[in-house]
Amino acid sequence: MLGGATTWHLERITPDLAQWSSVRNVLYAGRSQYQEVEVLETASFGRCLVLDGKTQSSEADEFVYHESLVHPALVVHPRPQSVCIAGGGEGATAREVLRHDTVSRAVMVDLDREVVDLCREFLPDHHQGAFDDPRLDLRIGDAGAFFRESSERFDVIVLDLPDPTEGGPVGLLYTGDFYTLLRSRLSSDGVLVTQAGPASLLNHHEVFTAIHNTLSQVFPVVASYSVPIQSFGEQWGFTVASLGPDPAALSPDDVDGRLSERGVEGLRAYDGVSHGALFALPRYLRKAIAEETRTITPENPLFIF
Ligand code: SPD
Repeated sequence: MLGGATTWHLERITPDLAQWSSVRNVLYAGRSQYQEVEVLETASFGRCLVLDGKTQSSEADEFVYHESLVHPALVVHPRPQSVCIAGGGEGATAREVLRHDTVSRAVMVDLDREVVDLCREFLPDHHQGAFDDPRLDLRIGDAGAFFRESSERFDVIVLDLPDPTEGGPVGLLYTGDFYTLLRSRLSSDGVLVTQAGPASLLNHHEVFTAIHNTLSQVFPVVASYSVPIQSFGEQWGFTVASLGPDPAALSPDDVDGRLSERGVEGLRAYDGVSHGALFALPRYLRKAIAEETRTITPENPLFIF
C-alpha cells in the first residue's frame, strides 16, 4: 500500500490512467467565477496550482514547463521587444519573458482575477516579483476580446492557457479562427507559441496533433515540440508558429548566443542543447502530425480528457 498520507490529488491522464500525489496541506480550495481553484502543498512537487482538477504547474518542475514554453519562441525572433501573454496566471510565463532584456513591453491578459491574486499570494516562487516589473502591463479579461478590440501588434504572443476541456472557459482560444486573429496581431517576423496539451503515446491525438494542423492552415512555419513534465504525469506538447524563421532550424550555438546577448541567465532547463532535444519528436509523433487532418473550429472543437 501507499504511505500514510490521508489526502491525495489524482491527476487524470487518460480514462484508464492516473497519477496520485500525496497532499500535505490544502492552502486554498474554492470556486472562482470561472473555475474550480485549488492551491495544494504536495509532498512530491511542492505547491501546485490546480484548476478544474488539472495541475497547471508545480513548484518542483514549473521551470521545465515555463522555460520550454517561452524561450524557443523568443529566441527565434530576431529582436523581441513587445510580447503578449494570454493566461499565465501564475506569473511564471511573464517571469521568463522578462528575462530577455530586449523586451520593453509585456502585456499579460488573464481571465480570472481570483486566480492571479491567489498565485501572487501563494506562489511567490513562481512569479518571483514579475508582477512588479514596470514592463509588465497586467489586464484582467478575456484574451479573445482583448485581441479583437486592440489593434496592437506584438513580436511574440504566448498562449499559456488552461487545457481545452468540455464546458471550460478557453475552448475558443484553440481554434483556427482565433489563430487567424492572432496572426493579424503579430509584427513581421512575429512568432506565436501555445501550450498544446498532452503529447504522450496514449493521448497525443486528443489535441496536440490537431493544434499543429490547425496552426498549419494559418502560418507558413509551424513546429511542435515536447518535454516531460513529471507533475502532469506525462509528456507535454507545445506548438510554435512563425512568420519568420523556423525555430526547429536554430543550432545550439544560435540559441546559446541569443540567450547570452539578451542577458538571459539562471535557466535550469533550457539551452542550446535542450532546444534541439525539445524539437526531436519521436517517429510516431512526427507520423501522427503528418497524417493529422482535423482542424479545430468553433463548430468542431476538441477537448482533452
Ligand atoms: N499554465 C497552463 C498549463 C496547462 C497545463 N495543463 C496541464 C494539465 C496536466 N494534466
